[in-house]
Amino acid sequence: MPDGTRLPSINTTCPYCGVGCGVSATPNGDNSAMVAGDIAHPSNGGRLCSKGSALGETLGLHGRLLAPRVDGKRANWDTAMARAAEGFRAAIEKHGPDSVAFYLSGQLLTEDYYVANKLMKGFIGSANVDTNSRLCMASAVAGHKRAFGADTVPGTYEDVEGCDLLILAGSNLAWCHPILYQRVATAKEKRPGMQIVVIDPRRTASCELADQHLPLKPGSDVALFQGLLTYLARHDCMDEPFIRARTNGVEDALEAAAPYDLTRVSQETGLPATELESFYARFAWTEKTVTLFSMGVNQARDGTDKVNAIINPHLLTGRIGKPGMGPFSMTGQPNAMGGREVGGLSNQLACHMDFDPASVDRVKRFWTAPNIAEKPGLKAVDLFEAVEDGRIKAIWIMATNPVVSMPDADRVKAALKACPLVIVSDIVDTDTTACADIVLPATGWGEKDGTVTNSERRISRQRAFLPPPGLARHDWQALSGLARRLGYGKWFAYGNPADIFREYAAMTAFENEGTRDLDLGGLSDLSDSAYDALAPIRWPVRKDGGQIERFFEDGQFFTEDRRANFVAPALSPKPAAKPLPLILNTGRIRDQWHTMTRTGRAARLNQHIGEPFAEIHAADAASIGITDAELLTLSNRKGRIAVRALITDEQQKGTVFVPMHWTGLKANAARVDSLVTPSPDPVSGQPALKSSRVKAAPLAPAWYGFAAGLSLTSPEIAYWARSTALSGNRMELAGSEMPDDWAGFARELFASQHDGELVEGVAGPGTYRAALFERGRLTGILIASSRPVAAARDWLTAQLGHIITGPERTAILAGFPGEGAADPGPIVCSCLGVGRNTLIDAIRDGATTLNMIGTCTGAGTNCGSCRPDIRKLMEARNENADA
Ligand SMILES: Nc1nc2c(c(=O)[nH]1)N[C@H]1C(S)=C(S)[C@@H](COP(=O)(O)OP(=O)(O)OC[C@H]3O[C@@H](n4cnc5c(=O)[nH]c(N)nc54)[C@H](O)[C@@H]3O)O[C@H]1N2
Ligand SMILES: Nc1nc2c(c(=O)[nH]1)N[C@H]1C(S)=C(S)[C@@H](COP(=O)(O)OP(=O)(O)OC[C@H]3O[C@@H](n4cnc5c(=O)[nH]c(N)nc54)[C@H](O)[C@@H]3O)O[C@H]1N2
Ligand code: SF4
Ligand SMILES: [Mo]
Repeated sequence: MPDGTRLPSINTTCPYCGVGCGVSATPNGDNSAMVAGDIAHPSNGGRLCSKGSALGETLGLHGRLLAPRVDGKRANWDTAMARAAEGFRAAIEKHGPDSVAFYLSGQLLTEDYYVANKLMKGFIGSANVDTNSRLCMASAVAGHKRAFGADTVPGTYEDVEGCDLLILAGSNLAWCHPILYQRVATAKEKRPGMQIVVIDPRRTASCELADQHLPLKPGSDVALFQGLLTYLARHDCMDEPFIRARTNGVEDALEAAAPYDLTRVSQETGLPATELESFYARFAWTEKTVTLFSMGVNQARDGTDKVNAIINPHLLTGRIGKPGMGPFSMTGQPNAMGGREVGGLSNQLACHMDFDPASVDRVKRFWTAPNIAEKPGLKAVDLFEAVEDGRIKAIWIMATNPVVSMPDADRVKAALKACPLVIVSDIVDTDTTACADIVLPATGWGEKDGTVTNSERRISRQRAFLPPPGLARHDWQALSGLARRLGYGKWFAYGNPADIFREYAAMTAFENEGTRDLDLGGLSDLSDSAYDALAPIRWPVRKDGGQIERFFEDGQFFTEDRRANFVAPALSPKPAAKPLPLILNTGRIRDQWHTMTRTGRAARLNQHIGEPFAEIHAADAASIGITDAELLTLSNRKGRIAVRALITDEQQKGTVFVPMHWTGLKANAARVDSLVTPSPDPVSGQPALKSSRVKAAPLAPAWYGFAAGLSLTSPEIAYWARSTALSGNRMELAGSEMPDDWAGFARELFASQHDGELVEGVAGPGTYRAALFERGRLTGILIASSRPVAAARDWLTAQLGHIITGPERTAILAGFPGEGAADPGPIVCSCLGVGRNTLIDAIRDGATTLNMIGTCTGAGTNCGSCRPDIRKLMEARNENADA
């Protein structure tokens, strides 16, 4: 606002991870806002992690989709929707309802999701609605259903922080769910007796708090937990009365687990028997145990079996449905849980109902649906195969970027390019909108209104505090528009999200009577204003006011006989014959969210890690002949990527780890999913995303480069990766041959109008340095060398836009600040912008604890997720001092 006053703040929910933190946003009156943690929200009590704190920096109109586009040309909504409806109608008439599909996302709000599911499954008459949650939660869902008869997450965050033993299985909680991790850290600080065990082939930041890290061989979790079951049985840890009264199938499960003695488990997991025994004993003798699991478990060929192998020991010991105990599936996306509730997966109907005849009939009557789907639809991997082979003629993709995030991503891209009608709803242009016939501009976080459900079943409101930009519309409005054009207007005549929520809540209670876990009957009559004011609330919320903290406290499950099932895992699938040498593990980094369409806009989030990389063990690096910071390629018959080598002993030999985040817009060859073979789990259909096979080789470029510029084009060279900085952009580059005309190359890179002054540095053999000045201001800098470039990158980038003269120009061309000017170094603490060098100085000056570092630099005092990195710096300093 011109006079500096702010609008009142509005409480909403963070749009990133499944922790579901409350955010208080204060609009500045110009499409931007200040954000802070919502102190009253039970998930975070006012704290935000680095991504949450940077939300304000992701707002703004720059790069936003502001109008629909048809065949690459700007259009109005009428034209775009008429074309979309025509395509859908023609396909349905000619080829039947299964020739169309929706591919959705756990980042939609419950209301958007509900409308999409209702339209496809009740009115179009197909169940071809699947979602990126297939890549994320499907095995947890399937495991829950096999064990409990419903997709129920029994416990709460209080259980996670209140347990005495917390097992993190295939979860890097410190980076992926930072605020819950901080809650755990605080709990452990208060009760140092609380033990934490991390089960992950890599040594991750989450190991910082761990009493034990089990770096098992990738994919060997089932063996590990089968061994645990056998150990518990042999050590009299069974809760006999519970097993007898409340479960089925214990004999079969124990029989299947019996061969897993320490020797066999040790062989399969690669863990020493003493480590196994120590883990098993912790579990055996700690009543209050929570096993929290995430993608290292779900994203596997045997993901569903892993989930049940985790649940079995909890059933055997009766440690479920009690405070501080139970299996706990951590959801990834802000509304992964909500999507499962409304039926976002193609093999379920809606509101935790399946395709059994009674449920089909019930859903049909509730919706008065003319064309109810009676059988499951295609799951993500099969769905895109059907797009590829032409069975699907029209697909609408909403709030997800499958050209980057689906396995076999190049095939997905080609399939979409060949598909007759592709509609994509997004907030910005992506690798996927590039394949669309129709692009629809959606409202994003801060502009849309509705609800999300977090990992502990807590429903929170996302509230709008900014107007929709340009012609952007809410996703539920766009979907209702299609419904109207297909002739179903009267069933989709919603005036606002509250209308949709009430209908959805009523549906969860419809003919429920305690048979389904999901029951929001108590919220089905909310007035518009009560919906607007809705405080975070955990389901179930029954009409009779019945509300329970955690499920299964009464020993009642949702199977027919109300008993839980032990499920004996199938025998582990055999590895493929003659595989390539390296196992490709993939996942996340602390400061980026998926395909970077939002976090990639926040300069300070790009400072943590600005470039795609592969973590690789020193022995593997040596065997292919690369050293740290060189570039390597990873390839298999699906594709090839080029990324920076990060040599580390935290990675097991024979494995590499590559983040999933980099897209075709951010780097020329780093979409890791182009290398990933889907291999779906046979029960859940969830693809294995952490175990493809690849081989590595040096890229061995003729030159490496670093560039920073107010604008940078995408050069045709062997490698580039760009990121947004506070002022301008930065880029890492490499080429397979030296350009003949370096000056020409530099000008093209900087998109320089020829009036700019290109100042070249003194070049040694194999090096080139140039800076571009426009009216005295630095607008571009390029440093190239036959070796990986050493330069103070953050400092150089920060000089962009400044008038630079005399000796300062020499420093710029040298790549390092001149005497007297401090280079803070690469940023470690994103929240407060504290660099590595600043931290090293503080440590050298005598800061010996995290708290002291926090007091003198501020680092680590906000979200705390950089604390493991700071600790490493302190350790390194100590080691050097000892040596
Ligand atoms: N910063 C950040 N946070 C996020 C996200 C993000 O993009 N960025 N995304 C959100 C989403 S949607 C999700 S699903 C969650 C994911 O959260 P996490 O599941 O915690 O994250 P990942 O990095 O995918 O994988 C977790 C770990 O699984 C390990 N792993 C690989 N193979 C195996 C195995 O065979 N066994 C075991 N036990 N472990 C294995 C990997 O080494 C990795 O450290 O994060 C959410 N939070
Ligand atoms: N190799 C490998 N691949 C993986 C994974 C892995 O661990 N390894 N993880 C998998 C998992 S768990 C997940 S969850 C997926 C995530 O993968 P994606 O869902 O593809 O990733 P996002 O970047 O979150 O995509 C969300 C898109 O929605 C847009 N968007 C944001 N808000 C809105 C909105 O309100 N409306 C609309 N219409 N659009 C919006 C964003 O700009 C963005 O383009 O990736 C999966 N892929
Ligand atoms: S932990 Fe961070 S990303 Fe997750 S909801 Fe909270 S603030 Fe958002
Ligand atoms: Mo996810």
